[in-house]
Amino acid sequence: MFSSTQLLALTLAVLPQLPRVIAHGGVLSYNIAGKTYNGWQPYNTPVGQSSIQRPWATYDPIQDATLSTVACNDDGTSPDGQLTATSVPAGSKITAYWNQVWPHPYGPMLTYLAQCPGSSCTGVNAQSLSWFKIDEAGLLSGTVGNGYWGSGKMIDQNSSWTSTIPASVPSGNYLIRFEMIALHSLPAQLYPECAQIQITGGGSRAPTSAELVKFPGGYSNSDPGLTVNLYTNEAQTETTYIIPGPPLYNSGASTGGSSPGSSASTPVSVPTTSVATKPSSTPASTPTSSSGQGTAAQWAQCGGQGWTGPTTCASPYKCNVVNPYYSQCY
Ligand SMILES: *[C@@H]1O[C@H](CO)[C@@H](O)[C@H](O)[C@H]1NC(C)=O
Ligand SMILES: [Cu+2]
Repeated sequence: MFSSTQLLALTLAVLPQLPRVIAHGGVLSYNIAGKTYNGWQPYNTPVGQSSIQRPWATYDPIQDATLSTVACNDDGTSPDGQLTATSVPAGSKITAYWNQVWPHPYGPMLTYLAQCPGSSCTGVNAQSLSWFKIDEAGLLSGTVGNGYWGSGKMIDQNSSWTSTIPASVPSGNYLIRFEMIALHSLPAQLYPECAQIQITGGGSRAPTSAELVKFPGGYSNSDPGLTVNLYTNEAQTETTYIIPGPPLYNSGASTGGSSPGSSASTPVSVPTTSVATKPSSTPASTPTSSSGQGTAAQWAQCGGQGWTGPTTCASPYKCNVVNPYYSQCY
């Protein structure tokens, strides 16, 4: 039997082994064409790790879309133990599993492929590749300020996202990049991870140049889809959200304006009402103490299941429950 003091001591002794910031995370495993693959373990030593996933170092989000780490949440290199999921038929489904329960229900889900030169992606830096988007889900229903998003659906799907490799994609070696973008605070939070797959039985429809982007390069920090402020009055009625990045592979969307009469499926005009300016008091001065002391700045987290940081907000902001896993100051 333990006294409550002993229990507390026990609990505290166990805590340091947990990832420090449990409000964040990333892709931890995959199911590819019915087969399960474990991912890289960012909080274990890199030595001896072997997985199809490219290494990544932290659960923390990327909050600058131009950082060199934006391709695969790391420096883009492959380690000694790099594996590849081989013989993945074009047309098959790939599911990425995030840590459960994923805490951020506001923002898009995006999936990209990038073909590697040569006979393997191992040794190829992710920053050198050209990416095309094979799947996206933005604001699915409701308003920007209070809607159902791709990421909300991801949470509802056991904190996982399934994309289909288009049957028309040429066979070859690819990185697949699953990305979740969280918009509950600004700057937007990017959570991308990559894995190596070999696609077989593919088609002959290579991505067009208009469909290809580099990472960094595919996004800018002023993209409407990365700067939208969910907490403005306008956002409570705005129903258009523009997903960042290039047009979807094979979607027929043209960025060159070559077909005058076409109704491209990507929105052409930016609804200015949904483009929020960054709050001038961004969380730069957040006392990010993990002891529950101090106050959280505007847009910073102030509560939620597992949260151990500050639970009061800097004046005049209030702590609002966003969901059971996330409360925020605004
Ligand atoms: C839910 O996700 C976990 C991985 O996070 C997986 O092990 C489990 O099989 C999934 N459950 C279902 C019903 O798919
Ligand atoms: Cu988070």
